[in-house]
Amino acid sequence: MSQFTDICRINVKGGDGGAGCMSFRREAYVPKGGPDGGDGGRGGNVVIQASSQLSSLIDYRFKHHFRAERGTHGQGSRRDGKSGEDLILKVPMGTVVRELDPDTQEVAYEIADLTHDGERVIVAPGGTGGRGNTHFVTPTRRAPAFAEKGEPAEEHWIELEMKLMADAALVGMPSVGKSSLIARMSAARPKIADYPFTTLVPNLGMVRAGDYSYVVADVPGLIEGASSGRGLGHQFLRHIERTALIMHVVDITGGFEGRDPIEDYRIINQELAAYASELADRPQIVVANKCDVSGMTERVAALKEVAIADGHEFFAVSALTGAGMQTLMLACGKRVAELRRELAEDQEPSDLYDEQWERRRRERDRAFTVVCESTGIWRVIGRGVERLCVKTDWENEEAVIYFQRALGKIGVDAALEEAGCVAGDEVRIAGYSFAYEGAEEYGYEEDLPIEDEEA
Ligand SMILES: Nc1nc2c(ncn2[C@@H]2O[C@H](COP(=O)(O)OP(=O)(O)OP(=O)(O)O)[C@@H](O)[C@H]2O)c(=O)[nH]1
Ligand SMILES: [Mg+2]
Repeated sequence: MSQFTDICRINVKGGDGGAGCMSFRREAYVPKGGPDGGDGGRGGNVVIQASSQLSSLIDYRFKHHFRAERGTHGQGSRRDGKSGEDLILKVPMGTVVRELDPDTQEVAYEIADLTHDGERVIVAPGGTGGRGNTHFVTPTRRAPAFAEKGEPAEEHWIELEMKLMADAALVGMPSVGKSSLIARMSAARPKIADYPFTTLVPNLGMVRAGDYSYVVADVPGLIEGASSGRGLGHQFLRHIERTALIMHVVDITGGFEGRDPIEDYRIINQELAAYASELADRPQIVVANKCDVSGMTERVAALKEVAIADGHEFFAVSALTGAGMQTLMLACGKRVAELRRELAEDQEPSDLYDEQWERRRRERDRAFTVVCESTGIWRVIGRGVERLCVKTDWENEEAVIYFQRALGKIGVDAALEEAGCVAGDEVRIAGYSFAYEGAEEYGYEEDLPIEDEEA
């Protein structure tokens, strides 16, 4: 049985941001020049990118930790640090990326479903670089003797799951001969038997015909009502959704129940349409199987007429004798090649996921909450606030004052007061703790630069 899914978990961490530099211009005969400390470079991101060159997640079976490069530190003379290189992890097309909850290690949410070649998503952003002292000049502070530290990047676990990605799916009622067909077309050797629902999980087969090669999936049989959950096929309709071409297989003999092939054909198409309206428009070719059985000529002609009227190509074959198979395999190959070209044309690998992720990240960054840990002890939780905190150089008094003002400016002081915090209480942020001195201690300077690096 071919492998149907492939799942693994990896730990990813962006590069740490480089530190900003505190430096003053030095010139001959000038005692102390203006500030000229460059910014630290941004840490590299860890990016997951779909590639048509890969067919499994085997690369991630044994290596689980991936770190992007750190940004270098800023230097004097306004020399900014270099950004770290992104670390690009290639995965097969059809890989779903999920973020895991850091506490429970359960799936928290789906980050992306990378179905097209080149599609990518940042799964671990690099830390932002610290700003050099040139950024902290104000009318009253012309020689800022501090700079920001780089932001350390966070690490977390993500799950990668490779989903079935076939070019074509063999779809039809049970026992119409789907598994027999894939066995004829490829090296796949699924179980074949004369009872329905022989196939319980999809089988994949690589088909080679002429210059074409493509992947066909043999999906468990569908029955009337499959779209609303009857039978086994429902969960696999989802996978049919991912294939470009539907090979609709009809048992021309009507099987032991003596069904009407045209009726079968219509039921399956109704189920596809009921499951997802796009499936009704999905390119389809109709395959009449078991044409080796005698007395089928009229039935074949009748089904052919219906299929053609629906705008589908039609093939009469026998998986048993191999009759008509080569023609079918070549026609499918041609069709798949055309569809791949079309898909490549109208679906540029998008930055959509990056944008979504970035937006989510910024929203998360801006928000913070104040919680009372115990009497007189308050904790401020929020990425932006925590980032501001870890980037502060606590050895440097000016940097600390800057930090306190920044907290006031983004509304932390107001939120603390509203929660009931009074001067003398303890305020905790990330791994630090401070004595709250009250909001009105500082007159806010309007030109205070707050987190402008992502603008
Ligand atoms: N005469 C004849 N019998 C066939 C042909 N193709 C398949 N069969 C028979 O039809 C029965 C069902 O074949 P399968 O390939 O298991 O059918 P399936 O569509 O995969 O069935 P499920 O997996 O149960 O949905 C088996 O007994 C096959 O030997 C054919 O071209 N001619
Ligand atoms: Mg089967």
